[in-house]
Formats: sequence, structure tokens, C-alpha cells
Amino acid sequence: KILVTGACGQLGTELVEALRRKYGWKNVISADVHPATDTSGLYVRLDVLNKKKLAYLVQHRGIKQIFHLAAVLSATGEQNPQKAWEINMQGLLNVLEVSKDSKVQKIFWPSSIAVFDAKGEVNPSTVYGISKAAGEQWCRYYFERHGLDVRSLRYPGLISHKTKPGGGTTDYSVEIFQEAVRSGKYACFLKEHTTLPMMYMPDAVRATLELMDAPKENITVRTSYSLAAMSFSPRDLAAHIRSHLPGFELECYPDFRQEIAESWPMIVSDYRARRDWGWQEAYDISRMTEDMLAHLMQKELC
Ligand code: VAH
Repeated sequence: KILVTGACGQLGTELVEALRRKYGWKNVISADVHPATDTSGLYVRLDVLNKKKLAYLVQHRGIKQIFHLAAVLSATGEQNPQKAWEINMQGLLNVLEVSKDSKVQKIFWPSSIAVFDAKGEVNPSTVYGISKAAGEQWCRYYFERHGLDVRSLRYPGLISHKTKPGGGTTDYSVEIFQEAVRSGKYACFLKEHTTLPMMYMPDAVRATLELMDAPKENITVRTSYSLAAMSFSPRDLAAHIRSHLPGFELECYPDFRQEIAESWPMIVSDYRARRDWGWQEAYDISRMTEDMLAHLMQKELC
């Protein structure tokens, strides 16, 4: 059985779908802080700060793999630093400790390019980035000290059409599509030339499954693998959207998230992921734009 925490989030929603397709829907238990509405038992309400409930769930449902996605993202985290640290750090420590005690075979935990500074050094300046950089070290510690098979990816900004974005600095890249289809214009909270590493959700989900399926001996990075697909700015994205929706208008009104974005690198190198487990992205900005608009136009027209 597999447990996914943060299952209702932007990444969680799609990862649960992919895992249920791959392992059979009865073998994947999704969990998040929202109240359970169904009686199937396949979704459970879980606050990852509740270590007792987490341990009970893992032991009584025979959980052998955990995808621990529950976290507060960069922009929300800056609004409530103590809460972000508590959820991101204590949540991870609870999962690592329970996994060690309950002999969980494999754990996935998402890190982020937010651990980097603008020069690409691990030197985070947001609480979110600090919690991810510290979490990477804890993952390596539990691997080295307790043999826990914890694997991690430093995701770029993720773009998807199925769910709302989760309070990150890259959320503009999802909102811009929704607004392009709804109103034909978008007021972006970043400056138009702010280039950031990005990835389309189908690539991010596939990378996660490929990492988890890789033979243990191939995994040489036990902090977190950097992952890349493309880098673009709001201006670049608006141009691609305009090639499908002529007349689309982008206006930029930078807010506090501009400073966060400028603290991150414009590109990251993912040669270790390509070397160790054959990573190769499938979506570039034009293929992603086509796919996003096709799905969102369909939703809008229904
Ligand atoms: C955020 N979407 O903006 C996340 C991600 C690289 C960005 O970590 O916080």
C-alpha cells in the first residue's frame, strides 16, 4: 500500500491519479488536512503534525511507500514563517521517524529549486527554501544512519491544468493560462522578464515515478536531485499564449513575490538525474502551452 500526504495539492492530485493507475486504485491511500467526505477509506484526513495518527495509519493500513508532499510553499510561507517551518520540518521528521520505526520500504519527498540562490548555490533565502535545504540533509541522514530509502527531486515551478496552484511564487504560470481563456488578459505579480526554471506536470509526475522505480544502487544523490525541463519569463509565456489567442494582454504589477523570484536561479543543471536514472523532459514551452490551452478551453466551453 502507498500513502500520499498533501494529496489534494497541485502535485498531489496528479501523483495520486498516476499512482492509482500504476498500482491499482485500492493500493493508494491519499491524505490531506481537508475532512474526509467519502467512506471508501481511500482518502483519510491527516495533519502530518499528528505523529500518532500518522504512525497508526502506516501500521494499520500496511503502508510500504510514502510520498510525503504536504508542505507550505514559498509565497505562503513568507506570510507565516513559523507555521511554514513547523509544517515543512516537523512534518518531514514525523514521516522519516515513523517510516524508520514501521519499516517503510521507500519514501519520496519533494524539494525545490528554491534551495538555490540566484547563482545556483544552495543558499536559500525563503523559509520554504530553508526548510527544503534542511529537509534534504535530514533525508540523507536517515539514509546513511538508518538505511531508509528516501528519494527526492528539486522541482522547478510546476504547471498543470487540473488543480489550482498551491501558494508558490511560480503560480503566475498557471493563473496566466486560466485568465487567458477566461478574460483574455492577465495581471502578473512578477516583472515580465523574470525567467525561472519550469516544468509541465506530466513531466514532473513521470520523473517522480522514474526516480522511485530506479534500482537503489543507481541512486547516487541522497539529498535531492535537481530537475530541469525549460526556463521562461512571463513575457515568453505570454508570447506563446498569444500565438494561440491573438490579442491576449499581459500586464505586470510586481509584488513581494518578485524578490523571492529574483533570489532563485534562471536555469538549473540536472545532469545527475540524466546520468543516474535517464531523466529526459518531454514538454517544452510550446508543447505545454498547446496542451494547457486545449484542456482549459475545453473546460471553459463546457
Ligand atoms: C513555489 N511552486 O513557488 C513552488 C516551487 C520552484 C517553485 O517550489 O514555491
